[in-house]
Amino acid sequence: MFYDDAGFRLFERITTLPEYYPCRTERQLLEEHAENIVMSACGSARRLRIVELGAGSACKTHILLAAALRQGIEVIYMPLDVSADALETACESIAEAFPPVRVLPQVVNYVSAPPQLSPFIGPTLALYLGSSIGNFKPCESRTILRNLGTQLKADDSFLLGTDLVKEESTLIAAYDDSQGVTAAFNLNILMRLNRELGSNFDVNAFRHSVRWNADESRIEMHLQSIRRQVVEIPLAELELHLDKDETIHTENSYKFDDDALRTLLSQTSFRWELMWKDPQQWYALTLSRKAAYA
Ligand code: AVJ
Repeated sequence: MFYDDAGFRLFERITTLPEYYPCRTERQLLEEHAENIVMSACGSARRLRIVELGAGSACKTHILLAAALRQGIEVIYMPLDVSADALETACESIAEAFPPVRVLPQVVNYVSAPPQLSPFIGPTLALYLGSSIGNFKPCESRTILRNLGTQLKADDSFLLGTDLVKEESTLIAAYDDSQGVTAAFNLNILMRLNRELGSNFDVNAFRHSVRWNADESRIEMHLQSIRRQVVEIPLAELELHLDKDETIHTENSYKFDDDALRTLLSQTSFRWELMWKDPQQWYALTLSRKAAYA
């Protein structure tokens, strides 16, 4: 629900906010370690298939593709995403920047069904970047990674980007920025519901609210009702009765620590291999290998 055209533009703005550190931190980590990531994934092979879950516009993938081409490695890039529009943009920008890379996009919902990858001779590097995994509940994350694992060969690599647990004020600020861009991103859902489901949400009767849920290790975004109100959502056949201050819980963004990551990977057929963090330890890239036996 977040990513209609307006939501997508707002998210792009979020990624440039001073308070929103995940995106730029991940980019720095990729720039610093791209050579190493590609070498680890490739071993002695001279070709590499890169499969990316939730590729979106794939801007950060350019860093890895460039590193592979510098090493003279032949690259096949398979971006997977639910959004055909995002994939089209990704393919165009890659075709332009890296003519030698063969791009094989796939529109799939990797959450509800395992992606179907054709057999490949040579190593595959799977990517799941942007802390996108943080939007899913632990059981859903496990399903996504297990499904991915079924499509990989033993010793294929998997690079996972995750936001880490840190001081609460830093986390809150990243989701409640001073320019109100994240607030607009959250409230945009109501406009979309009004447009697409014929609801009558008064956008001014809700405020953006962010909480750190320590028990679940997640940031929660809510829309808090400013007053007692009733909202009709005809196409969902819903009538919503909200008390003053009652909230609609719109998003979770899970934050990880080493233990949680090790457990998640080992439960989903991956062997933890290398981890890179920024000096503040705010964000992690974890490289693991598909285990021989799931
Ligand atoms: C795209 C899931 C990584 O959880 O940080 C940013 C989405 N929501 N600000 C995140 C988001 C509010 C973002 N991810």
